[in-house]
Amino acid sequence: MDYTVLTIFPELFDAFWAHGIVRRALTQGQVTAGAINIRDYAAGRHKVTDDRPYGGGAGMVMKPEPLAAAIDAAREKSPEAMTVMLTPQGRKFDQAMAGELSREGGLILVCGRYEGVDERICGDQIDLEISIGDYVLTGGEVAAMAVIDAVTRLIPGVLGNADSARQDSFAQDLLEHGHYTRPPSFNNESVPQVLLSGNHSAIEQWRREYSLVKTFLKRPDLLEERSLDETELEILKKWRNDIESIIRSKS
Ligand code: 4FV
Repeated sequence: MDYTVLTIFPELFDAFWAHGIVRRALTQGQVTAGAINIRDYAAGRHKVTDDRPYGGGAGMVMKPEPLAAAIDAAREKSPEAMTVMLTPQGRKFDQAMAGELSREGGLILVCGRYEGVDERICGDQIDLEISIGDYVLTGGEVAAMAVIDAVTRLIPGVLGNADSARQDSFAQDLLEHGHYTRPPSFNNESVPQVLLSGNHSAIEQWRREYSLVKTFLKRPDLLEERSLDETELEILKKWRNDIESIIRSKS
């Protein structure tokens, strides 16, 4: 996977490339990455990349020419890459999309600044518009980092144990079960006994139950969109029965 980010602040990515899973993927060679400074493609002595909006209004707009030239240069460097614009008007980024993008050969990530980029850029030069959420950032860089981070950990071999990606939150469109580590007691709260039992099928069952019930309690919307297999239906039925017996005993 090759990442090329187009930005007027390439230095923002220096620390990002140099830490954690992204750094490991770079050093292990599963990923190559670089930033292109859009300002290097701006004309004139002042290398201006923004201008006032036609029709008036607050703020500035990113000029089309430097951005178009930077995109052409990036595409020359990575012809097979998919060109992505980070924008609030894009398709909502989620784990499924991260999985799809992790199978691409390369991504060119276009980071806008100011009020946005000239609309004429969004035509044939952009393959996909992505939004990381319904709020307005001051720049696309943070969104690009979120996409690169979520995609990189799904690239085969990047995460030490392939399992961990499979057990992800949202990998089964469920929230992840609770995680516990030493010490065995913290704030007078002990670790669930089953996790100390060494009984792996019981641990697996506990984790599935925890994940399902946590999703029901915190993100019921995820259950609405998702089918439930036999085991999961049994888990919810057991919970329903337990709740009904409490209600019966209390009423
Ligand atoms: C954004 C988002 C986002 C809009 C104007 C950058 C800003 C500025 N990108 N998901 N939400 N971008 O707010 O991806 O150019």
